[in-house]
Amino acid sequence: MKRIILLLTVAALVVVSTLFVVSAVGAHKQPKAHKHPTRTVLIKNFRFQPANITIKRGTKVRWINRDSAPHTASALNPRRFDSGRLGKGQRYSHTFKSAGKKRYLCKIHPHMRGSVVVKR
Ligand SMILES: [Cu+2]
Repeated sequence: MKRIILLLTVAALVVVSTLFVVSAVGAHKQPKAHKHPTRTVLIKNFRFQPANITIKRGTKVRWINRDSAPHTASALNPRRFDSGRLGKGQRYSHTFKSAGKKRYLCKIHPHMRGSVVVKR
């Protein structure tokens, strides 16, 4: 009887430790699931920072307005993307699905310019 209890205890320990290892490995692998991480462009001091970025197709770009003044991130080709007016602290994201160089500006301050180069 003691032997059975011992065997059951060992079996239980094996199961628990296996589950622990599997969950630890799973948790470790999760960040890699994001093949194309989000890229952030800050809008700060009336500039896009960084103004020019290169990304892979399928990457999401997120603009965050860190100024008190409102800004936009608007593609020169208006069909591509347009954040609309972003107030202080507001953000906008767009996922780029086609390759090429996309230039954009702030419609409120048209001297503010940036570009996103999308690679295949
Ligand atoms: Cu602006």
